[in-house]
Amino acid sequence: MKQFTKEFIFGTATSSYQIEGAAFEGGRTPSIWDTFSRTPGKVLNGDTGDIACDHYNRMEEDITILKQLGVDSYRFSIAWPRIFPQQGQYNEEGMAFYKKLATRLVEEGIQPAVTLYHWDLPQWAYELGGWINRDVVTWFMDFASVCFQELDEVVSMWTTHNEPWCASLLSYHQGIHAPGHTNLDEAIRAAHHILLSHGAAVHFYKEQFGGKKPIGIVLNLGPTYAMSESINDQLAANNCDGYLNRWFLDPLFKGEYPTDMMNLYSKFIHNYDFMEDGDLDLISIECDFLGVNFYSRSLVEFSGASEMLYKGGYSDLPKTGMGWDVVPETLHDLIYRLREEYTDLPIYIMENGAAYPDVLEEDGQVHDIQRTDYVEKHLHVVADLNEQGMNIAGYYVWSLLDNFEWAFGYSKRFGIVYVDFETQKRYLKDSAKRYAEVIQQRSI
Ligand code: IFM
Repeated sequence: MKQFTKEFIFGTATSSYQIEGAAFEGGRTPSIWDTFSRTPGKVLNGDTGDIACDHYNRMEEDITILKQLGVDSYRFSIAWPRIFPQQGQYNEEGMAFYKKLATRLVEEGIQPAVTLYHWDLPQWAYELGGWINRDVVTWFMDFASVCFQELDEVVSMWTTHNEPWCASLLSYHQGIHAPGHTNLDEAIRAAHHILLSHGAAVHFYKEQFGGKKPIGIVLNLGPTYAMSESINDQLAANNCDGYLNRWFLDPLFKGEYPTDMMNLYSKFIHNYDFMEDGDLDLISIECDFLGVNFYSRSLVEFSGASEMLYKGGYSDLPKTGMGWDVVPETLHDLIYRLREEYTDLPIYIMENGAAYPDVLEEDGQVHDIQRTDYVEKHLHVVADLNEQGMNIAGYYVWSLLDNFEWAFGYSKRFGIVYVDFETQKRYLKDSAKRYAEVIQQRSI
């Protein structure tokens, strides 16, 4: 039996585009995901977030579920195009939705953990160059400052960005996420401007706004292992680590980009003059915590055919419905590495969970044994890490609800609560019931 302290935060997480729906309500204008999901071939089955879980209209019902689970905190993100439907045009109605949500959570004793950016860039900002245009930092600051102004009183913690790797490399280099570009030069510019906007927002919040609540950033991280001891496979693992992890960790915690990756990228990037003097000082500004989204690890081997000189290797370990290996013990390696090489700040696991093809039984039950096991195993590792003094301050299950899983549409169910997308009825899966029990007992 492992114990969690009474200060430890148990939560669940979601994001605006994935659950809200109401794409045309409350003065919202399209984001890049509205455009992308309408582009043939980009999202499975042509699914869109137009309705999603209709959370915008079912907020009360969803808060009731959170109450039932007994979570300490609920993590959600703010849709930028609800707040600024056009450049410079503030929309109070959009803000009212988040004010009500955060206020209601507080009334129910649930701490709102707010993410400013979880990938729904307004389409107007994209048309002005999006994350490739350095001016995006100013637009982001307009958005961030009004959120601080209007919500700080009720928000418990702020995160600037969720998974900048996805918003830059997956979106501008691999083309799998919106806006679907395939250009490394653009991706590295986008990543730089995302990190810069993070630094600018933290600086503003702390220096000019009083910085009363903890603020940080959330990275998707995973340890990287080579398929063999060969020099080539070791190089592959190093490159994968640079591409996924170090490209974000190094500037944030060391104030520099990794030189080996700059050299590797220079084949595709003409110059780095978009990185201006002072940028890295701002990017590496001290935060209050590090958010980590952990799902799996990377196992790679050398590939001369790939730009980054690596490709995924095969393992016969159990996999989630995303095809990701279930490897909870590797969270241990990741956290030890973060502690040794990067930071002493409190770490929050801001997302962890698994998609599986659930079955809704006639009696309304969903016996998601594999997800329950996945969450339990990861909670065990978190408890172990805390026994070893690793200061993991909280754990958020991804996700509260089945929702729009980006390029996979509604085909992948990550929720601990089942959503029937025809009726919008919610059903607590067994994993939700088990999670509620763990929270209640504060032990596993
Ligand atoms: O659904 C996503 C989420 O938006 C960001 N982190 C990973 C999740 C599962 O793929």
